[in-house]
Amino acid sequence: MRPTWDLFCNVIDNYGDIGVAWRLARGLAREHKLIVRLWVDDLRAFQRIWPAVDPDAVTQRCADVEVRAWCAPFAEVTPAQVVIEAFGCALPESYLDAMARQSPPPLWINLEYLSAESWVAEHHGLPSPHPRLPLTKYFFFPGYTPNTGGLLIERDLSACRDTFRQDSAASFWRQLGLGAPTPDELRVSLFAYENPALPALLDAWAADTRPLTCLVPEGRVIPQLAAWRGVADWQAGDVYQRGALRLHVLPFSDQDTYDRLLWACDLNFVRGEDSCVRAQAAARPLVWQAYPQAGRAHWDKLDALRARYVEGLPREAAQAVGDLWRCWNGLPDAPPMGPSWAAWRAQQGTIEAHARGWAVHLGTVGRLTDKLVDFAENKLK
Ligand code: TRH
Repeated sequence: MRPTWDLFCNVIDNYGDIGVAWRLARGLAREHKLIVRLWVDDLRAFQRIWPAVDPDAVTQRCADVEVRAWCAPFAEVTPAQVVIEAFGCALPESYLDAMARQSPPPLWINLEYLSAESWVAEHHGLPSPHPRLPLTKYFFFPGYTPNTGGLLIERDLSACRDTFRQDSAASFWRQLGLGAPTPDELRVSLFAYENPALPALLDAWAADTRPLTCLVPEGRVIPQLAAWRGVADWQAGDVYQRGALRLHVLPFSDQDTYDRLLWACDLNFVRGEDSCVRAQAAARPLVWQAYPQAGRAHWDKLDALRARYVEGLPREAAQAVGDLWRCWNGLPDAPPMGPSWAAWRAQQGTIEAHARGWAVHLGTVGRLTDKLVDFAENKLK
């Protein structure tokens, strides 16, 4: 019998919670043929990254996953054999009680946020007994080393990416209303939180010596873009040119189309968690904006990934990558945007070669779905 899995996702803000939960649910169902039920408390947010989702359906099937609306009071159901709580989202009390009545009780896993920090490996897999019920929760930490929970990357991602680049990139650009890039043009995607460094970046791009096309999915950064351009609002489909820079606002797409945008672009600005991993797996250079946290905790996260990512790069290229990432994240000791961008441009070829090698290296870390399945098999033995 194939084991059953329940995944719980509470959407707090943005798309990272549902983005990771959905990608994981799909991966477990598709690659491991598991019976997966995904409980989501905000189906409208879910619909933004997966338009096939019906936001009013209590139960529906999407991509081999049973999607259930997580409502109060919680439905009376038999818990699955493996229960994943995404990002400490706190399971419904009635469901916890039902878990405790199962014999043997389900394996209960709390999926944590991804980080490149070294403490992650020490905390990965640690148990925590429930204070009242005969249940143990295990903490599962995705990460960048083999002794962590690994990364949420599909088994066939690199093959799909390479086939896309060979066969479908030109038609993808046409669908977006663009022609093929000119030989000296740089195509950049920009997915970001509001960022004080953005106007200076746009100025640097407008002053670049070669054409630069920036593609911006609709979202939090649009008001800042509009202000830079001097207009009140900016809708998807609208295009604006200043100097070398051509700015396109795109509709927010489904997860798979967003992957194709990352594969098609030469450089990707990404944020948070899931888009950052996708950009790394795209085998193209990236600039990461860490999710802002209280007490600047995200600066440590940023520096941890930056340090891992630049390993093996020649000193000047490592410095250029680090400076641009740090400048984009507002670190006080980073150089200003103009020189940071110029330095990155000067090292572009080296950084591109490194990005290809880094994507191959990611394959040695291990995949989150495989690691979860192995963990569950060992614990349920
Ligand atoms: O949306 P985010 O900023 O999510 C954040 C982070 O995950 C952060 O760590 C977390 O604490 C916070 O949410 C609550 O960035 P992230 O993680 O990259 O998630 C974005 C998702 O949206 C990802 O799955 C890709 C998807 N996406 C699309 O499907 N279509 C699009 O057009 C774009 C731009 C993104």
